[in-house]
Amino acid sequence: MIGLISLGVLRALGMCRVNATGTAPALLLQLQPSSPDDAISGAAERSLAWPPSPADEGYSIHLNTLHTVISSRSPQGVLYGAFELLRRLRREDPGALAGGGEVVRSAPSAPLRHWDLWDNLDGSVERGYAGPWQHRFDVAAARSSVVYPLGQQRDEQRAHDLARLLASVGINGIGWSNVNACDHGNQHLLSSRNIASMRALVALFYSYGIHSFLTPCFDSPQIVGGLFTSNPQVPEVKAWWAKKIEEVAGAFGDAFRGLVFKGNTEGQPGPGSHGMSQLQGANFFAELLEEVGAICIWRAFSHPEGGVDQALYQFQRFENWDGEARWNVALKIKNGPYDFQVREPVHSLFGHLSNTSLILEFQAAQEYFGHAKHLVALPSQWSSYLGFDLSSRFPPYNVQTLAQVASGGIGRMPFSGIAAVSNIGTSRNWTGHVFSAVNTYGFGRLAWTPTTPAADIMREWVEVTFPRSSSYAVSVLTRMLQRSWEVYENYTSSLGWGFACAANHYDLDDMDRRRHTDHRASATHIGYPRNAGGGYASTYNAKVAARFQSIEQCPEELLLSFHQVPYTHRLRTKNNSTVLEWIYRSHMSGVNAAEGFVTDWLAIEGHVDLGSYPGDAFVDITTRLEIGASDAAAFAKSIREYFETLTGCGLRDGRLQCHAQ
Ligand code: BDP
Repeated sequence: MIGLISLGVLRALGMCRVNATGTAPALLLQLQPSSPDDAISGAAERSLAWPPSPADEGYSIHLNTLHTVISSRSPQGVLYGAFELLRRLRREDPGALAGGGEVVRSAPSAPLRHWDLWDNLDGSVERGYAGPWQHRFDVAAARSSVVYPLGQQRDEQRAHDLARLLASVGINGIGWSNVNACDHGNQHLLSSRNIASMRALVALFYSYGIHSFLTPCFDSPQIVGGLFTSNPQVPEVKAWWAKKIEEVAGAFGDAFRGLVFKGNTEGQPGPGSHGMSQLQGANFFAELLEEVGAICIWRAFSHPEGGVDQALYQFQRFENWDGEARWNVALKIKNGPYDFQVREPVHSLFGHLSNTSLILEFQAAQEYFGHAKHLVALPSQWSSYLGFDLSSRFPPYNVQTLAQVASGGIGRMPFSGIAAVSNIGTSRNWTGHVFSAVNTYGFGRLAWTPTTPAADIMREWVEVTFPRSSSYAVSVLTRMLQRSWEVYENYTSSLGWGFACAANHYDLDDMDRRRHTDHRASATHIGYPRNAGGGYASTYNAKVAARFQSIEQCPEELLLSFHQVPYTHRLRTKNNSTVLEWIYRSHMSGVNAAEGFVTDWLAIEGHVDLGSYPGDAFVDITTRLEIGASDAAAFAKSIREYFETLTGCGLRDGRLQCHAQ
């Protein structure tokens, strides 16, 4: 079974023959040196290239009468090619076995393709929805990590499968624990005991081409080292970090590639706790990490003190990093400035910083997307962001898409990339909702080739996951996935107002609290005015800023992210509905569509092959779709009642009717 060949095996073989079954010709795996020097020294076979080299990680598959040949300049490239072949065989793609010549040649765009566990050392998972069920699928957070607690009996096969699963879609980096690094036991991550316990795991993932990153607590010098302070300006603290980094690099070897920090937000300590800026903090660690060839990843996500626009705050916090951050710093920025909402503008920092490595952060975990109860296939959302033109400030470049920035951008920054917050847990099917696996798979495929149409990726996932289903079932399923993002948007928060959910990030029951900060709704108006000079819209490059600032040109899906408008404002792309009519209508249509998912799914029973999922998966999926539909109705009802009370107007028989306030 080719899929079980790890890099270690490939490295040992260098070139190997594996008998394939049936009429397929023998499989030849071939490592090509990337340069004559490599050929002489054998360097290409020793450790993985760092910074990652997209060109070397690519592969080609050739067919001739005797062999199927997978070639790459790197061992992980051969592995990626082997997985591509498996995908083609699984889809029964005739091109996979027939004919001759080159079948495929492919290389990733982004240097780093990261999978970020938000797992806690106590065994729980931050925003994890794929663990054992309790009441109506609420995950017993305490038991959903595949990796933690360390030192306890771990399911080794499961860890192995996770590494293979990630490598199969081209992931080449992993963050091992939650960004809230000083809570849930994570503050002890850097103890010598924990480092030693992780060693085998790190080596296993490295054998699948996956580099390791740790997210330590900023206060580790005190918590782990017993020092009296964690102030980086104190020489003992600096010496402690230097020694600890050496210890980690000694234990993990080349697999250790960096540290990740979330500083001074949501209760986490950081450089600001000691009078240092975020930039000074990042450079402090980068200098120490340079000693072992590793990098410092700094997260941009942060909240301001009350009353300040979070979008503008984040931009201003990091806008000066170009030329100031050390070469081995990468700034990790969420796709938008709010927090993984159903629709956000692409973060303006991506268009602004051209000389800093930038890592784009998506979230596969469905924190704001109905957890693992609702059907929401995110490749459509991600692909719309990746294709977004941030425009360039640097002639002769005019266009610069987010995908290009994540692939290194104009400055060809070596540590740029794309990351996703994991949606994986201990549930038998990995992701809780079987359909949520399209987000794991789709992320990897998009991170590899960000220009692939989302619809193609989702169809491919359906075909590899439900292999012998009828073409009718494949079409129905693909269409359900394709529509699901917009459907979810319709029954939660349309027109870009965002945050239509309660503190549990699920129910929609505290719109009133949200109103003052996020959607700024009154009896007559709604929307967050970010369009004025000096507002967040002006932080984009000129062409984009002009678009967002203009009420006529602003994409209507994002209208309320930038403009405050009267409810009577007419929407040109929504059948000329007024804003208030659209809010009511979109919520109704979202509910109808969610109910339609149940009907569509039941209609293909008998036509769909559940592949490697157990037989009860059909019922499980049905139950989740039903919960999705009934909760969609509850969400829509609460939104309707909220706006009816606020505006005094409701939709009756398709027409807006208002009573005097
Ligand atoms: C917020 C999540 C929180 C994360 C935070 C982050 O609710 O759990 O810690 O993002 O990304 O959305 O740091």
